[in-house]
Amino acid sequence: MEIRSVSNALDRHGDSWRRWVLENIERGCTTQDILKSMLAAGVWQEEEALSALNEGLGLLGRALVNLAVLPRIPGDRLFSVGAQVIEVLSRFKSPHVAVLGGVLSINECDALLDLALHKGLRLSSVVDKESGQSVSHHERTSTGVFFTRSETPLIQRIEERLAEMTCWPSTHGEGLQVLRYEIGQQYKPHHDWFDTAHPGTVHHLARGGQRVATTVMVLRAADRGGATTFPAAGFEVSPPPGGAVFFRNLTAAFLPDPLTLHAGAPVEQGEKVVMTYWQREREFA
Ligand SMILES: O=C(O)CCC(=O)C(=O)O
Repeated sequence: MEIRSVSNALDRHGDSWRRWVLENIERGCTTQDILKSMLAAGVWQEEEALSALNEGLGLLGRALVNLAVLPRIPGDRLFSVGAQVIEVLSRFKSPHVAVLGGVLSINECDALLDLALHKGLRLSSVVDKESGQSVSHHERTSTGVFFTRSETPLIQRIEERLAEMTCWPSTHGEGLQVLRYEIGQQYKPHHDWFDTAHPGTVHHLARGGQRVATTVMVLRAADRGGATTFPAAGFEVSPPPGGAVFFRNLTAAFLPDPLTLHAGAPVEQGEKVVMTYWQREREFA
């Protein structure tokens, strides 16, 4: 069926793309798969691909979608999630990073830290490349604790806020993890994505797929040191308490992004407490 009407985004990259989008909607491909292919082609910007897809869906009388192709932070400098006003303090394009203020209130930071201390902090672990098991390692000297999803009403509220903030369902999030670094403690450079070359990642990928994004929220900032550094990209960030650094672990072509190599630099004075939120490609059950 040939459908013609005045449209903007759908015609942005020529007739063949227009036909391709409409044909794939008609064939019943998922909107997520269509968007992925458009972005992987390297021609489309994310916002225009989403608009083009919605124009196509509208022309074919299908329901419009408001999805992100990967987790993302809305475009405005200030945006609200419920009563929480979040400020985008800075953004980097590659790797895809946003530094945020006001993700958590100071009362929430205190309550989360109390919950974590009450549950008990243990030496942090890393994923062993061969076995996929969690093991302690000299590269990660912090202590920490995992919450289960929706463990308390506060945790559930924060997970829902993070889901809305990143346009990604809360069902795709791992349990929140609180990490505490005392003087000299650190997390050496690492990636959060699972490396498919390592046998130990198979069972991680089977449960929810790749880790597509990370948000590290600051509950307590160190007096000196303790930045979250991105050594391959050459910058570091130190969001204020209640703030966060969000980054996508995959490139726009859906490949693990080597520039997301990141670290928790050693704390030199005071202590740092963060809470990490990892988001998966699919539902994490
Ligand atoms: O502590 C930090 O700044 C970074 C934490 C981190 O790298 C992680 O949780 O994956």
